[in-house]
Amino acid sequence: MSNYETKEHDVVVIGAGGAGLRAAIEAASKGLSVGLVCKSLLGKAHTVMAEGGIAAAMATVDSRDGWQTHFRDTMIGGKYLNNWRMAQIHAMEAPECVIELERWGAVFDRTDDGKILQRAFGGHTYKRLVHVGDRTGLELIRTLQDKGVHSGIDVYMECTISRLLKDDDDKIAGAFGYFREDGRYILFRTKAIVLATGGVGRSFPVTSNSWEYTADGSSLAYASGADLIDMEFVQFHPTGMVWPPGVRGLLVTEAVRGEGGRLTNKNGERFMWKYLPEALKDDYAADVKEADAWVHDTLSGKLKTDYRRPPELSTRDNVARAIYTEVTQGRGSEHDGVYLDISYQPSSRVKKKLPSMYHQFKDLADVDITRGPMEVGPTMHYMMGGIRVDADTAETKVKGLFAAGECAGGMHGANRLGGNSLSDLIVFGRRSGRGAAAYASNLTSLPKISESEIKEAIEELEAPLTRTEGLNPYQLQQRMHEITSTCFGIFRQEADLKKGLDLMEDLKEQIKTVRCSGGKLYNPAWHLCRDLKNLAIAAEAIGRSALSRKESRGAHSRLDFPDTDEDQGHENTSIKKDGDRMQVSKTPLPEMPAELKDLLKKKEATHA
Ligand code: FUM
Repeated sequence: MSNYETKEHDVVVIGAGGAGLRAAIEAASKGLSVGLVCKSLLGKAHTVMAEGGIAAAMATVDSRDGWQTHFRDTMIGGKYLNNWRMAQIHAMEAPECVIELERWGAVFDRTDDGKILQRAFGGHTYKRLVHVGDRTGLELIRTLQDKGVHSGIDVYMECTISRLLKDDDDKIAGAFGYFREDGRYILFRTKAIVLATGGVGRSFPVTSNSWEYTADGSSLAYASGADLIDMEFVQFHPTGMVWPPGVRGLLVTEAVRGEGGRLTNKNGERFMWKYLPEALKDDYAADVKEADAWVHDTLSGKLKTDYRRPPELSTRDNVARAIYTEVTQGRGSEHDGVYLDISYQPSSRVKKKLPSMYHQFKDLADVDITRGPMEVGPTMHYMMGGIRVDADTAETKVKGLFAAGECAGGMHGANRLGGNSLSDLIVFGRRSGRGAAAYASNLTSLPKISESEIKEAIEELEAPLTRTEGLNPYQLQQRMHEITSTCFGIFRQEADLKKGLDLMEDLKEQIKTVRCSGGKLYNPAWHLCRDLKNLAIAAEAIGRSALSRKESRGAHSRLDFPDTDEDQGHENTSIKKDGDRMQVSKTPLPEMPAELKDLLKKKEATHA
């Protein structure tokens, strides 16, 4: 008798955040049998960390908005490296996906006349973020979870997938994994897999990501032969908590700035004005008087505004660099952050608009944000790079393998705008579910899986428990964190990147012999042994991609190449597995149709 159980589904979705849930709902709606695998409990996902809103050009607050402006903002934010077709689909379909959520029970904040309320966020021309206070991701997950459990989906909770399996024709045939509580094994036989595993946050020491985000999707796809793209683009959200140490990195939503929060250094200087990119200066208020007028307009509930945005609403890459620079040049706050203040606003408004932030700071840091400033600093929040997918169907290069949400690349280019993650995952979650369902419906039977591959998967998982020599996984994780934070961080340069990659080579060898004590029952060290392999793939891909991009663009800042190079703006960095080696190459961006180019030109003209 085999020592694993077997489940069969037409489509298996790995990851149960917003993208995974939305994909599973879509595939189930086509009458297929769908299995949804979550590493954690259903409903616990990084999706909830997108607190401030869903970006969708609904034009409920500002009638000037439309998909074209959203597309343009997204491309400008992504420094034109985005897959144009993904950005177009995203901008066009986000509003209908929001309405769909509302039909399924999502409750959004409203304007006085009952329309969906939208708020300002960095890099968005108009007030565009559909929200529920600062708990938007939670509402999105709650709604999809509710819809999902009524869609006949089979949910496998606290289950980690360690390997994807293919048949002799090299197409997806299944996935192998284990239940975290007791290590019992499970084989999924399936026709199609959607990866929706989120990001790679845990490869960095300071991150808004919780323990689940260990690069599973990108690493599983890479190991199966799919390409990764743009892995140099790591988003450091400008505002994470910095104090006390136990909560360092926890997200402080951009909604604080969207509602008028001001950033200052220890000298009380509103430093963001110094850091606005020359070409985009016209988008922002020129001085305190104009910025205050914008805030006054927001506070008074007068929802349309012709005022330009305050400088704090610059894009995340820029604000993160600015804060980092202030701190490293000695103008930071007590605990190596800067100050973010919204306490000048009426306390009742702060508590209404930002209830989670109020409680988060009160409970975790003993700070009352209605009475004084928060201390904040950059935290690794999001991976723009990821698995290369077809824009329309979300299929990867591997037959039967689909990907959506943060683990997929292309949509956000060199930098993601806040709020575009929630819209990304509902738009492309839906598309990937549709794509996987169409593919699975064309197969008449489940592809075959070889027993020897399963045996190999089990041996690999159990090896750390049986070794008598080797390093502890926590030591190895700490080494990786030292490498990523010192060599692959916000600012990069050749010497550091090369050093980091050399150290990664040693680390990869050490990971091959990682060992832990105890058994499979409730053993987090054992889980980490497996996670390290995936994290190392992500860290190496980040380092190699960053070394290959010899320019600064979006979230990728090279001290030795501080300028943006027009020529490198026409190519994605691609990573693929070549035996034991990671191969890096450059692939040209798909050609953008003339009508979309025209949309971008209009914006450029305003900045000429
Ligand atoms: O700041 C935030 O609320 C995060 C939003 C996002 O990552 O999209």
